[in-house]
Amino acid sequence: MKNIILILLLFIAYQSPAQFEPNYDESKIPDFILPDNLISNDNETITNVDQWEKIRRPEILKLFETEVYGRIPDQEIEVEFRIVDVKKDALDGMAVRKQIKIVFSGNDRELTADLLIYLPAGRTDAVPVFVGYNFYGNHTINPDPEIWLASSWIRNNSTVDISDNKANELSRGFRTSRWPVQYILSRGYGIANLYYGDIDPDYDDNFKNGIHPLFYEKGQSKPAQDEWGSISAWAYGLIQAMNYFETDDRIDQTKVAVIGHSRLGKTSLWAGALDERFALVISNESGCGGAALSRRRIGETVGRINTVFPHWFNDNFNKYNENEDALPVDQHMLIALMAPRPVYIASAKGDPWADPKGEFLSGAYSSPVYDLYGLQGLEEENMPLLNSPINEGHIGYHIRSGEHDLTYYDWSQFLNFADRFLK
Ligand code: GTR
Repeated sequence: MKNIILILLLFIAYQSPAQFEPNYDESKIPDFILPDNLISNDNETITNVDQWEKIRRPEILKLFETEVYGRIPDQEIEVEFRIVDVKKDALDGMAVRKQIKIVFSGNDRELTADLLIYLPAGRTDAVPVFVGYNFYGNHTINPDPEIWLASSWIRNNSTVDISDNKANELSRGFRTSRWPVQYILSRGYGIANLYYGDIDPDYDDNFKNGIHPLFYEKGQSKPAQDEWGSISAWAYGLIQAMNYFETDDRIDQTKVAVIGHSRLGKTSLWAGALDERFALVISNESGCGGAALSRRRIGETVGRINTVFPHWFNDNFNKYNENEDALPVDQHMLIALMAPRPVYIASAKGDPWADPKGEFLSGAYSSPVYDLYGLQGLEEENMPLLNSPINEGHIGYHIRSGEHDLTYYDWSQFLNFADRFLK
């Protein structure tokens, strides 16, 4: 009998994460009060840009660092950019292609991330560029046969026959629909891509692989409670790509837009918050821990995300599992960290897990910070109609029909928005 009870208990314990029942009912959202972007930790009301930039912005950034994503260690490690491949007439003459090995060295370890860049051919001036991560390797974003196959750990995927965590030829170009390279080039922009697993493979190994160990202090074997999880590490990689752009005179480093989808949208937002050199920030369906307000607890929740992806955020973030009201921040404060720079938030109707309304409201509730700069944010509190982008002020938004994905439609809106700021 005892054994049967034990087996039953083990079964229940094992089953419990899978039993998480997301709420999708607006009427079941508990009442909540959001922390105010414009009231400081000392209860001071922030009324102008100077106070925002000197007092409140640093406070909010610090709270996200210590309580959510984790602080990137201060110490510098060696980072080298090796420009290995330059092709003047890639993509049938449409693009200049560059492939750069970003080599990180620290603690007698080396890590390499491949940076792929396409710039519009036939131009000699510096161009604006979008930069973002892909999920399966640079070679998946376009059929170009000369893109290097990713060499680091890849998530298995039966549609492209990956079962040994290694990139293969079959997967070349299989994510072309997410990265319409030729279209982006034809609109006058460059596009840069990295594979996020080069910086930190996306599984929980207690931070033994990836970039973290290169930074460990003597005796350290994993990040401290407040230090970086994987999202911060990925943001660090984007910041390094930005450092490369500053060395490339064909890239206008004052006109770099950072974009990401889903977990990589959480990452683009965090990178945009950390590094104000990103001139424009785009979140595509970033959901919980991205643009969506955590306190709404619709779809994915803090407790759920920390259980299924314990490596994404820092350890402190666990304090808020099923305890969102204790958070000193919410995600409208992350959006506010972009101000006065333009930010675009995109949702999809078929993606309730990411809470489209919560993503929209983050934009709306960050608008008072844009107001300080005399800039228009998202002034509406009502969501726009389906497939009716808001592209007027410094915060853009759309909700499109369709599923959780990064599509041509999304790109068209991002490009239209970017044209107002980066052209
Ligand atoms: C889901 C996760 C989301 C989102 C998504 C993705 O499993 O719950 O937060 O990040 O993955 O990245 O596609």
